Amino acid sequence: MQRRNFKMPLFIIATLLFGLKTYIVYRFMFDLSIENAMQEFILFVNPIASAYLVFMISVWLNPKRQMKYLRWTALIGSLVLFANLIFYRNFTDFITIPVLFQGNNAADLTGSFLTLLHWEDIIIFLDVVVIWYLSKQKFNLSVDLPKTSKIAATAVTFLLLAGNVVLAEIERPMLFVRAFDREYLVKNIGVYNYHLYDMTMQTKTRAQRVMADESEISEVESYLKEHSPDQKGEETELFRIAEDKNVIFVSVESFQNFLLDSEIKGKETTPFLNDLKESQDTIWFKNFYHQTAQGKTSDSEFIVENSLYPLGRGAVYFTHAQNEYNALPEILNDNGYETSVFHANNKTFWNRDVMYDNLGYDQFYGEQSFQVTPENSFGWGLEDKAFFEQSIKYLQSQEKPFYSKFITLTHHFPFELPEEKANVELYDSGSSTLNHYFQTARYTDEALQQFFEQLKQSGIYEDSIIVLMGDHYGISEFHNKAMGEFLGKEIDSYEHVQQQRVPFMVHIPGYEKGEINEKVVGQIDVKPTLLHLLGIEEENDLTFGENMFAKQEKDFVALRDGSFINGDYIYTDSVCYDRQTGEPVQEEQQGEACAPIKEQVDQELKLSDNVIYGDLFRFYDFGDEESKSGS
Ligand code: GP9
Ligand code: MN
Repeated sequence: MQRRNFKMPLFIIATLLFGLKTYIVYRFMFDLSIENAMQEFILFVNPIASAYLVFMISVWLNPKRQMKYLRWTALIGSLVLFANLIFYRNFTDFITIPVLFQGNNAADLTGSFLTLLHWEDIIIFLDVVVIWYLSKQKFNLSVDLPKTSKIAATAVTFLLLAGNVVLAEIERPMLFVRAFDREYLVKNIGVYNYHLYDMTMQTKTRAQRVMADESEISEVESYLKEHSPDQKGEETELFRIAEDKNVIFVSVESFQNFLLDSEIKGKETTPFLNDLKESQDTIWFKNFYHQTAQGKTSDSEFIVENSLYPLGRGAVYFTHAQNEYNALPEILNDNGYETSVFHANNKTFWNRDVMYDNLGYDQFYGEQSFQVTPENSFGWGLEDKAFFEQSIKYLQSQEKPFYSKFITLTHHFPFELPEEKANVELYDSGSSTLNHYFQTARYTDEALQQFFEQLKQSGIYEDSIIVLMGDHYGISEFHNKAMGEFLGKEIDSYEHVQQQRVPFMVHIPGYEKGEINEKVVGQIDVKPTLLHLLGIEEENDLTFGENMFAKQEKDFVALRDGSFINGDYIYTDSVCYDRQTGEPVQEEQQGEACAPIKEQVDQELKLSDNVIYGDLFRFYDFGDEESKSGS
């Protein structure tokens, strides 16, 4: 008897239908990569939890309004999903608010809208039809719950949400802070919650931008004038050495200096790089520091392209991809270079597709430009050897001179390599990460060697300079004990800073005056250095870094956490160390030695942050073409 009278409330029916539909769309209509059972589970649970969250709100409304709310919510939700699907088919990406309002994207979409439609898209609206129909008065599927039940229903929402967030956090630690890929976000929290997150981020960024005013850029300008050694236009022996040559810039994943000249069971880890750094055609900066923070590879790219510091929290590539910049690719474009990036990963990772456009890159060869097969991929994807090999044909098609950035992938945490591809043995310590680190490094070393050979064979080598740079550390502090064993010394704070040195080599075929340069430099100095080598003078540029070849030195390299390194000292964790000995400076000299520079470091980081938060470059005139030689 009771059973016959039972009617499932519409908000529950809607939750099930809409949730299931969303799951089907995620799973079969988007092309999301599902790597393990946990991801699959989250992908299934999340749409149902999200649907419940939205539809449950109806229980607080009166019966008539409940029905209206459910109908319209189902329709609007489906439209949002549909819009994302169409956008995804065109851009392999999800909608972000700023991108939505970018004219060219919208135009791109309207032009190709019909070709982006598939017949099965009808699935997206099937549940809406059912919900709409069932919401009619005659079915009477509204509920009138007592207050306690309403509260209980709402509480379930928070439980579901919290459960989802916890699962997502387990699956991708720091997902929200780092926000490294929209696809990961959507996979873990769903497209609706992702839009909420995107809106919050957008509002925050907007507010900071609105508050900023023009006078702030003058402050940055006068600081830089006052503190940078006057070296603009200084003509060193290397000025213009690479004029009109192609620039091949290789960002080498997770490569730290300690790999160079290291051996595992009597075998060199990096035989190719060991030779390269000593070559007559190479200038190797052995005291070059990475300066990245949470944005990892994308931070290193950002620093190199702009000679600005990354942010302390989040990745600028995500948070401020719409800002005005005076980036390296843009300057090179103005000087007749074709500019491109090669990286065999999702284009959306680190928001690269959006940011590269803004920075002025002409081409981005992402995962889809490469043939990725089970034989040539593992870990993070396409292996470096295949990556370089498949890139040559694209490189040959670039108009000369070109600037091409390559970002390697194989030597990435957790540094896994199929056994048959390993040419050094595993290290033996308590850290499995460190144990594996050498094998993938050796692999990438071989890939680089092969790349150099292919560049020679294809005739590109002679007309190019090749710059190699480690993007950031690969072995974090968690492995200090194992690292200490490997290096035969304790990793204290001083040594930890020293381990942030990464390879930086400028290889100029035919140069013959190669050297090992011991100057203390960092990623922030790359942009002015490259421009110097190419003979491009940017009179009005605002850079926090300096040309590494200049005779007059800037006083320090600042790390994002406020530590710094200069010729004499290393300051970190509130202690001032003697750079040569690694001993803390005598108590009474501490203040004198590090304090004035520390003050400048803090000021500089803050000014760079202001530029980013306030989008201050929009107020500044970089002088355009006239100031650039060669145009
Ligand atoms: C991803 C690759 C690695 O595309 O650049 O990023 P990371 O985790 O090193 O920042
Ligand atoms: Mn990286």
